[in-house]
Amino acid sequence: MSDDKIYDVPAEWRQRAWVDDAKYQEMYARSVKDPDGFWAEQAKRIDWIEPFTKVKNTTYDPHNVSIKWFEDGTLNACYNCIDRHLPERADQVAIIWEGDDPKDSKKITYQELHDEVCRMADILRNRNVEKGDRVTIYLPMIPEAVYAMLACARLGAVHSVVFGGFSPESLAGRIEDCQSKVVITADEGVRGGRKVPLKANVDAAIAKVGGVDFVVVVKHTGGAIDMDPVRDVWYHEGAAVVTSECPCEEMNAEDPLFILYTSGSTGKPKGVLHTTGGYLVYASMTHQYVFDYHDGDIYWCTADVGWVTGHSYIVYGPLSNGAITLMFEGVPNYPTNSRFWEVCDKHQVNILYTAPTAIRALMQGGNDPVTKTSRKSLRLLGSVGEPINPEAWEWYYHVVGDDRCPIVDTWWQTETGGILITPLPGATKLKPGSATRPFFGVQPEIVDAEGKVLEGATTGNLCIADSWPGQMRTVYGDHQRFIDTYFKTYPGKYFTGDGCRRDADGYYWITGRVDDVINVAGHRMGTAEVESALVAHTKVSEAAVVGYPHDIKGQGIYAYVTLMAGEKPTEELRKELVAWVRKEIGPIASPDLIQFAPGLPKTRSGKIMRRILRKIAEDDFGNLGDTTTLADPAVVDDLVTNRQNKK
Ligand code: 6R9
Repeated sequence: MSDDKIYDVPAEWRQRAWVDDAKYQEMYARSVKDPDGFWAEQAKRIDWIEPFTKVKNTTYDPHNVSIKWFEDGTLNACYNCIDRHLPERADQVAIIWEGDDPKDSKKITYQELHDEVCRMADILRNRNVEKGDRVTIYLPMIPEAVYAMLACARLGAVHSVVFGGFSPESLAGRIEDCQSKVVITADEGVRGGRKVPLKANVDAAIAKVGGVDFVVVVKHTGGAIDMDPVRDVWYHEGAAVVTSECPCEEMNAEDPLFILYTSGSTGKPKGVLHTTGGYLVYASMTHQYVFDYHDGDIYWCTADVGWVTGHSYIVYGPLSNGAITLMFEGVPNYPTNSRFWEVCDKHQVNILYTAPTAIRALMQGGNDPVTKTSRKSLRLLGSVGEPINPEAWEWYYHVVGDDRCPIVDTWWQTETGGILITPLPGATKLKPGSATRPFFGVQPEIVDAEGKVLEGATTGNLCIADSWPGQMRTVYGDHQRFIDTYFKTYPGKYFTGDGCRRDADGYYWITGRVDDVINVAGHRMGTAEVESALVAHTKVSEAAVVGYPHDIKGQGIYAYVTLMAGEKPTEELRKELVAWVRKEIGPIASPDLIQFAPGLPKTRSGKIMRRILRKIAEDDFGNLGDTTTLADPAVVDDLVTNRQNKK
């Protein structure tokens, strides 16, 4: 091993885990040598209605990218997450819900989950929602979000969950793109004691795009809202007049399960489409092995169901495995910085899966809020969403985990459906900051700018050589965009958009995005989206947005703004622009710093030179590189002089 800091696999983990190192090596070798045999076996974890005869049928040929797994099999994802467990688990808890207010919590058994999901499905079915229809879900972190997702899966409708922090504008764009005729929402959400006007946002979004036949509204806070007597139905009223039975639709393995919008380096967010069979096999398998899930374990993933982590590791992975999954409505620091650890003690959580941005924020609050809690139930910790810096890793390991719990640093993406690079707790020695080794069936490759595959210890761009069952199948409504985004840069490979280093031990270290996507507090943001929001303001003539290092969020949003002639760069306008972006996209897109720039550095052909803007935002003035191709080199001096200071 190299001289990196290494944490060995504890002996008891080697013994009790599903997979030790020898088993990992053996299974990994088989998974890449004989993918058909390997995945045919793994797919047995799912109940099929009509068994498949074909396993893998995929091509990354950029003229004709086509990805199919288990293509002639049929199944129902909701049946796999609920019904098939009922004979043994009807009275077992499926969901532990912990509210924003520490006084609110409840437990939902598999039987109760079945009944609620059927009621939700019946409400939709009675209003003619059918296989293939798109349903937009805009809910807070309450059990009804899971009911809504699984009700869609039961009927074969395709859900599109939109994070509750997105603005009416963003919601409208997503409703329109997939032509949802139904929206499921709540009166209000609550996070950290603050209300979020979800229903009012839905009303505003529908006023903008139309096309929505009806809205199901969950009564959550009881806050005052407008109800349209024709279009809107209360969930509790609808549920009272239907039964708790609803048949499961037989779906083909390649029928769509859901769409999830995510930011890319260009244009509007893409509707990432996942299908049924491969996704479910992959979510289920990764959940079992990566978190070493055993029957009865209490498992908590702190993500929101509005992100892919919530889809795969709060809902589909755990529930397909008959697990107990904890769902938390609140935030890590409300009412106090001890909240996460109090929730762990209250519900005796064994496995905790969270994001580096939360760990860094809590780390800033010191050790006391952690050490005053017990955390004895914790056995395994997980991290996802962005690279975890070694300092935060060590704190998570020593202070939160009391030197006792392995950390699985899981690298993956909305597009990948499930975890691709990760330690397995009974098999993999850990290095703080490294996502370590590929999961079964995953073949990472590091390529240089020309696409040459680099061997051994090296640094470059991360690609995946061949398909795995959880991979996205297309961009909804735009297959060409799918091909152009992921398979054109390095023909024949899936390009992740991430930079990566592989060390002498074959461990992978993700270094962050190499495209114009920034990762703000674990949320993906396209710089182009923030720019187009800014230039939509009447006083803005031009804008360029880049990321800069931020202590807690990982990256912050730095916006260079050129104003229309005659407009004055005031503090007031700065605030107005921040508020404007929040309104256009949502709070997660708020610029941290805005620099008014009389001009942006451009090439003579008019291209903005982002490389320079990034360096200035990073305070790396000595490294601006070649500026001779600039149309007007003087603009750079002004930018450097007026750089905004970090908060
Ligand atoms: C699951 C999720 C994907 C991007 C990805 C990468 C970053 C996620 C990471 C990580 C380093 C990890 N990322 N996990 N970087 N180490 N363990 O986050 O999906 O929202 O689509 O973001 O997040 O840059 O490309 P998504």
